[in-house]
Amino acid sequence: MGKFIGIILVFVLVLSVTVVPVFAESTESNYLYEDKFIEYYVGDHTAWSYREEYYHYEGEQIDWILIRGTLGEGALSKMCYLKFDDFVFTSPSICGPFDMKYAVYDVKEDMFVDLVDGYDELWQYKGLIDVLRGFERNIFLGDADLNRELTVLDATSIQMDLAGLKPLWDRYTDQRGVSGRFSDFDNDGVLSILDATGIQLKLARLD
Ligand SMILES: [Ca+2]
Ligand SMILES: [Ca+2]
Repeated sequence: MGKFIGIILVFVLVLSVTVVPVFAESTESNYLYEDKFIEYYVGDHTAWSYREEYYHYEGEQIDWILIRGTLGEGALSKMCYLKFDDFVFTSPSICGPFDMKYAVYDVKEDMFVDLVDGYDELWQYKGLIDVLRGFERNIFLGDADLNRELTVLDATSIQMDLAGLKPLWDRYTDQRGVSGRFSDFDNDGVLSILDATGIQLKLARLD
């Protein structure tokens, strides 16, 4: 019996020794277009990262992918902004190749479109703005206290600022040089009582 168990143990040991390295040696990428990123951007860089975040399909075919790619090691990063109609896309930048880490890979054209440099072309990628809007780090216009939630406190903060009681620290300049205030709920370029009432109306509708 002991000999039998011994044989089984040896068999299990041999199996584990022979099976494990197969996984360890597998270096195949889980991503569809990582080789393109390497070809176009990585070059001599020793440190880089690449991730495919969202696949958009046109029929059966993928027509664009939102990707996140970085180059360089230990690069300083700072929070960067990119303004859209009702939200500000917020992401740390790092030393390239993209301004805010993210880009669209256009499958048909075989090219990466930087969100900042290619800003005017982003609307041709159906659904992309909605995907970007869904990022948790974003700041929605009207979020005067920058807590990533639209509440009645945002309306109150705006009223306090307008009354000169408590100034808001909500100004930003985005990566394209567009300046604004996060509290500008109606996106008309100025902070006014309409921003506060707009927030209150929206909250009332949601109730
Ligand atoms: Ca808020
Ligand atoms: Ca306004």
